[in-house]
Amino acid sequence: MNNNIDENISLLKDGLKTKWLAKNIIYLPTVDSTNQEVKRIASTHPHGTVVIAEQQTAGKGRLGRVWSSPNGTGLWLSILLKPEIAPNQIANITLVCGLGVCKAIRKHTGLNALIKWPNDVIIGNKKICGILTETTVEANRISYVVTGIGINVNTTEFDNDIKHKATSLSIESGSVINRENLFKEIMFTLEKYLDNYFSNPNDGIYEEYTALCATLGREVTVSRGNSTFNGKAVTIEATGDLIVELANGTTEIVSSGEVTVQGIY
Ligand code: BT5
Repeated sequence: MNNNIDENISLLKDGLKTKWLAKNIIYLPTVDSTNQEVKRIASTHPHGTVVIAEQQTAGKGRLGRVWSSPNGTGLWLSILLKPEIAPNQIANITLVCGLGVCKAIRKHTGLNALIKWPNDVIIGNKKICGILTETTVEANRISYVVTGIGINVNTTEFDNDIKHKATSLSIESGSVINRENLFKEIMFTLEKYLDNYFSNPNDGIYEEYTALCATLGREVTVSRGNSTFNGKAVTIEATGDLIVELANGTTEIVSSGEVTVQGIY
């Protein structure tokens, strides 16, 4: 992409095979956070709008963490969604988006991308993609959902604090990846998964998700409030929860909190 905003939007749209996703694209050379920008424009823009930036000065992870988003190296984007489903049916959107992005990366690059539950995409034992979903509910109705996706595409070097846990598609493949083409593949794949999910939120993606989930079968450490426990990740429930089996044979349901997978960052 270059300095011409209209040209960049054309590059992102040319050959895009979606029906509704990314038909409206807002391209920004720089922004604090694409998730924040989507929230600012949510009331005046349609379902499927995508905000994409060359760099983020305040990229966000979950729980107030920082997402490193250097200029021109990645895909830093957020999708505005206005689904007609009940607030209690939206929980699994995180898994759905993680699966869609993972599948698109596999198809586009041929790399063995996997999912670290719930929605990091990893290659080997390092992270290439993080997803941050934020839902706004008013009067027991979803006003909108923001799905923020950050992918390290052509990053060659990472800051010291994340070096040990981060990698990029170009480091893993040994070649420079065309970001616009990858963008189009991701939008096309995500649209299929989102269409399915919004038309039938209870129709599981679990077989596909489970097949690509690197967490299952591994020893994990779960942090819950001030305590931690170890166990083995055994299954994912229809609710999206992770079931962890402890050494004494009992199981714990893990729906949130931090899960560290031994052998992965
Ligand atoms: C996430 O949080 O993984 C969600 C990241 C979402 C980023 C996208 S970019 C577009 C949109 N706009 C935003 O402002 N955000 C979204 P979490 O699971 O909390 O992981 C954050 C942790 O990952 C940090 O504390 C670092 O340890 C590590 N990290 C930060 N930047 C990274 C990077 N570029 N690659 C790999 N790991 C990174």
